[in-house]
Amino acid sequence: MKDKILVIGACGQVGTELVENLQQVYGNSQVVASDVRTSTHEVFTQSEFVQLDVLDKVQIKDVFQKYQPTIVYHLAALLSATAEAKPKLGWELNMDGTFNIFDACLDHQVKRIFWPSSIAVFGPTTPAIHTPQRTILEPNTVYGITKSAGERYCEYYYNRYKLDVRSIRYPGLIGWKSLPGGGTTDYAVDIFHQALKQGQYDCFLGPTTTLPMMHMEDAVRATLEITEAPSNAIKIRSSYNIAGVSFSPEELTQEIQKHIPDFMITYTPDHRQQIADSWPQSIDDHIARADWGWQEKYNLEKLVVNMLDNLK
Ligand code: AKB
Repeated sequence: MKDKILVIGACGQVGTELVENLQQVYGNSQVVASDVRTSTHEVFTQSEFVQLDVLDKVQIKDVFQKYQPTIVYHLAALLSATAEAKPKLGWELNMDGTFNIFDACLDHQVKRIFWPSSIAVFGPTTPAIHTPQRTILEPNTVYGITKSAGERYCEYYYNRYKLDVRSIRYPGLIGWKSLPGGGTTDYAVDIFHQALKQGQYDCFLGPTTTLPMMHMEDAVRATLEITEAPSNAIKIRSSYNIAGVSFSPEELTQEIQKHIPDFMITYTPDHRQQIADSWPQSIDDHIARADWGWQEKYNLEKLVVNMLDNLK
């Protein structure tokens, strides 16, 4: 029997690109995209699209009954900055939404489920450089708290119910096909749009704020690779560290200026600075590399060329 893939939270930054990749791998008819909102992006005209609120159990049951998915990507979540603005909704959507989907996966004997975690699980007491896989997890944002608790539940559902959940801790994601929304790392996408449009950018993080980042192509590939890996290769059932590239706004600016010499940046740090300051600067991902062969393709130089070429 052919796999049927359900992507939940499909209209977000990762979902949009993931759906496109899944369509290529499995065929358009095998992919169902769903989100609480709709999108006019072309990718959603190629496969079936269904509106789905992860807090509505009746709707979830209907969707699972109708499509009988065998593989589920559950991406619906409020990101760090939005969850700080709406902490109660952040908790409900990120936690209750996850329970609802995990339970539906159990009820409908879903073969595998992917659930994204984030570098936001780390906090100010975590070692910030080369952050290990297993370390202090004391996040101080609602988003980080929900991702950290969610990781524990991934492992719990695997151990207790044998739900085959796979997860990675996404760093900040940078792609040209879709826009981010509500994250602390969003500046690293906005900067390219503004550099090309205005020749200048006012950054909401300070110049030396180094964060772990990744090109979207690498992130989507990691997502597909971990979900496709044989079950016995997945030895961490909470969530894997994965690293791409680490840089600060200042370093990113210097790289962009190699292509747009007149590009100017100013800095007006806002409430997101505090969130960024609580996160690591770089990630140790040797376990993901050993267990399921993770390997990034984009360094800073390649990432900047790729973004500018495509956004032009
Ligand atoms: C955010 O900034 O909230 C996200 C993340 C690192 O998970 N991009």
